[in-house]
Amino acid sequence: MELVHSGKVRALYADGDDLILVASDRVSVYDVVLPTPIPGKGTVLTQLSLWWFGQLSDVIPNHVISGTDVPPQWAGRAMRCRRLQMVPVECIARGYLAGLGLESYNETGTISGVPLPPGLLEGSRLPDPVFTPTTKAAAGHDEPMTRADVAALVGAPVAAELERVTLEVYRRGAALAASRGVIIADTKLEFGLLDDGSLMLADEVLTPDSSRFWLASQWQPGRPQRSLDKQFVRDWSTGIGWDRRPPGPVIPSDIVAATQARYDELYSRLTASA
Ligand code: Q0Z
Repeated sequence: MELVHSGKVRALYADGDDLILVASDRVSVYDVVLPTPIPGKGTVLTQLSLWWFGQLSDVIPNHVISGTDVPPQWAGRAMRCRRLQMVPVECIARGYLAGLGLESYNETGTISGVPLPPGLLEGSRLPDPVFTPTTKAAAGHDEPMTRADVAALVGAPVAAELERVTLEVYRRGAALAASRGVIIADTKLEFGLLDDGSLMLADEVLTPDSSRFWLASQWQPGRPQRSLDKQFVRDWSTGIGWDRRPPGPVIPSDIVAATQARYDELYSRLTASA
């Protein structure tokens, strides 16, 4: 199959008119891919995305054709997708203060132009989720976009729909996760257009590579939160004095096992039937 794109931890192949999206077991920490894979990670992320696409299909249609009709060597870690005209905007929804949203709040008291109450802490829940779109930079870092920037790029009707659907996907996902003891602090969504101009949810959805997941029982505003995925790898890599420059360090087997267990716990918690 023809390789169309390869990212740090995933790859995209063309199969006739379809695309095959393959998630590897590689893990990236502080933007560096480490030399040791986390066995099972690609499968967990693919199965979690497929599950969410199904949960959210009444909010918006999605690009999935099949989670099983994929080349056998990628069974479980790949999905067959429709090829869409991708919307060149990273659609982010934030429900809690972390990352760039926290930086923006600390500097201006606002996020994406939305004024927030004073006194919020790192990790605080926002009164309402906020849409914070960014550019998709080919290299380097994504830049914040205003609503007017998004409208200029995709037109006002699609821009309004992107915001509405992004916030609805976040609300629905966060409510479901909350009922299972998991906080979704924020998430990054990607959309594409069909030939008829209709919008579809694409790429991966509500996975730990596209979202911040925190255990509700350990949530404590006022400090950095422990994320429910590669926190062990991050803490360990900082603890051994790695300077965050490539090449990243080889991960010892106990850290690999603890990280695998976190991914498995996240998957079984979220997808457990009520
Ligand atoms: C997704 C990406 C990478 C995995 C393009 N349904 C679609 N139609 C057209 N394009 C895409 C999709 Cl999902 C598309 N990406 C991001 C890059 C591995 C996903 F290298 N890029």
